[in-house]
Amino acid sequence: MPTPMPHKLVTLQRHMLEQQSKFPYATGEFTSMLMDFVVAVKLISREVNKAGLAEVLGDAGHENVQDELVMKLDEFAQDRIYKAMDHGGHLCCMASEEEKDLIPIPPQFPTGRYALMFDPLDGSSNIDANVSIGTIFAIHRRKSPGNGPGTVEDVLQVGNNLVCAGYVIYGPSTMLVYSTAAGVAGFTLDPSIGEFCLSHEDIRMPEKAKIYSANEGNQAFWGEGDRKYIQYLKTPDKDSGRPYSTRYIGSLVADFHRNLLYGGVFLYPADRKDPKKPAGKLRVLYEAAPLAFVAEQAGGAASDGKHRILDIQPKGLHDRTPLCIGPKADVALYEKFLREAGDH
Ligand code: P6P
Repeated sequence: MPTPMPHKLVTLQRHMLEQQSKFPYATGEFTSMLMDFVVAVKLISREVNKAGLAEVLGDAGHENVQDELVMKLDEFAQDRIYKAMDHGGHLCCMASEEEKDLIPIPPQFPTGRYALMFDPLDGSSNIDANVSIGTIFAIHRRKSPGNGPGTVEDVLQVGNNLVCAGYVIYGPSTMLVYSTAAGVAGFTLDPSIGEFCLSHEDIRMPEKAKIYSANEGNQAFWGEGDRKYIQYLKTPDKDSGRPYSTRYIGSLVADFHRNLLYGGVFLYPADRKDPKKPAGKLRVLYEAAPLAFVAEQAGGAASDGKHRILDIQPKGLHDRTPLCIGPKADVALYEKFLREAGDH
């Protein structure tokens, strides 16, 4: 008995073409670029799903720019995305959480009108425990003049300028969630046909959280407002749906994806745990800004406690920021706790 086909099978490519048809001057270049990226994430999904079996498991024995132990799958993911995107003529440059400096397009290939920022495999420290991990990506139009090689100016733009952002979660199934500023759609990979098929047509962030996600082991290093906010969420009050349930995987894409679908607020505050990271652990370009773009497109919000994440003007490729991301009401309440505590 063949698997019953859904009424309307919409592949990711079909969805992108439908989005493209809404823009009369669209050239199809954007769709072509995203499809190149999708080839890379399909290959990453295949490797992630057999990590326990293949020799890619285990660390590569060296540290990346973040001083984090690089797992072999990190390198594989980095390499797959780079090789999928370096020759299509769509990009003027790339920036990766795994690379210290801007990644130029090889001189033998044409340069294009976009710049790609990505975290090839976020949460990779969880690989050996078979926990869901993810790829996060964001795309800017080039800002630097001319048609030659891009510069850091092309990636160090405010998140408001993003033309596309999203993530891939490698979990029980592989899903790609993305937005081109026309709402948020989710696609589930059907490995039997190698296609991402539309499974979540219009993802909306629930108006109020019932979950909070934070590494409370860091509480001693947080500000007073952070501590009071989390304590408030834990204090029973029927009218305001408290206490919230706590869910924290330690893999940002997995925590964010669950919160996006079920209604949750994620918090990674500035902490004084590591003097080298006074603004917290998460990166503006590769984590906070892309997910803030998706959250806002789904009706949610994202803040550093005082400012919209998408208003942050990054100064360096690896700038970090505190992050509170979730339903608007929950993010606004967090900002209120910090104001009243005089934090930030
Ligand atoms: P902690 C993974 O290393 C990561 O960058 C995110 O995926 C995750 O949300 C965060 O770090 C977890 O950090 O300090 O709670 O282990």
